[in-house]
Amino acid sequence: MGAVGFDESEWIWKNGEMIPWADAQLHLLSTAVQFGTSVFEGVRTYETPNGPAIFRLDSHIRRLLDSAKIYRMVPDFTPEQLAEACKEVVRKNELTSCYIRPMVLRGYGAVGINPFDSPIVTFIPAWPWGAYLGEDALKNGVDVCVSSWLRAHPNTYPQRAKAGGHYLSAQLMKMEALENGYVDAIALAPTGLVSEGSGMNLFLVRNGVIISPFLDGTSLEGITRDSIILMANDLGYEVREQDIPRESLYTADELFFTGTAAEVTPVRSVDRITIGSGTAGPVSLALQKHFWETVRGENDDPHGFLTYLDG
Ligand code: PPE
Repeated sequence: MGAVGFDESEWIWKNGEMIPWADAQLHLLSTAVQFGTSVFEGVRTYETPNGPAIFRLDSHIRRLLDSAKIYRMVPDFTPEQLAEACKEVVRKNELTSCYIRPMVLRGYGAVGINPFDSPIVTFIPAWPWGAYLGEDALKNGVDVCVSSWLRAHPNTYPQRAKAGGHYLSAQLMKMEALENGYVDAIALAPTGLVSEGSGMNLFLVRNGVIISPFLDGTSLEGITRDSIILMANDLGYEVREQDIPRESLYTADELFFTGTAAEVTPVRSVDRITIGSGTAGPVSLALQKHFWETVRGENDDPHGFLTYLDG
């Protein structure tokens, strides 16, 4: 296809069949295009000594189906079929480490706001995707701001659903951050307390304790966040969930983002205020290391996070 800023693959899974990448098209008047009615996942596959493995595949499929249920969409596929389809799309494209983006959306049928007459279409593309904010970000941390845009109030856009339309707000945050010379943004909830990043969850470290904001209905219930909490417990850290006022960001010893795309990305400044020593902190790096070892199948995977492609 045309010049795009990422590596296209050859095949996309659509409603049970493999179709060429270029054929994965929607009509302009599809409900998803007009109104953002799509639910999606981001899932990573990593290379391991036993071949490629998908990280927390079942948790992602569960969240995809939960998102669909919230938006009253019923896909034609079982969780097992969707999980198998994710494996199949990686195999068919002969990918090893890659990003999988399952999407369930409302296609072409209804033209107005009532979406019920638009068919449910399921697509699963996968492509190679390296470090989300760059390799340097993973090593040395990123400079971010607190966004002037707030996350949505609970019971507006339901944040337990990972839906396309919700990301209008994330795009406002990201564009504002980039225009102002930052790499990304941290958003506050309507209460004024810290919520999460534009497309990732957030942790802070203070006096050796790892702290994340409560899941207060303004942030996504991140699967990487959950994984990092489990890994931190395994490593013997104390982990707490609590209310985090903005100023606690500035006074933290360390901050880091988590997400499928962002993995574990340290934050070295917020609003040009240096966090800790101004580079990736030791706790962030210890967790990042444990995360890499786990996803790459280099430790014994006590939580069963990996689904091997050949097996
Ligand atoms: N919050 C938001 C708003 C979010 O979009 C993500 C994932 C997370 C938290 C972390 O969730 P999890 O991946 O389950 O740990 N964002 C996806 C899309 C990013 C993108 O720019 O595209 C992702 O990381 O795949």
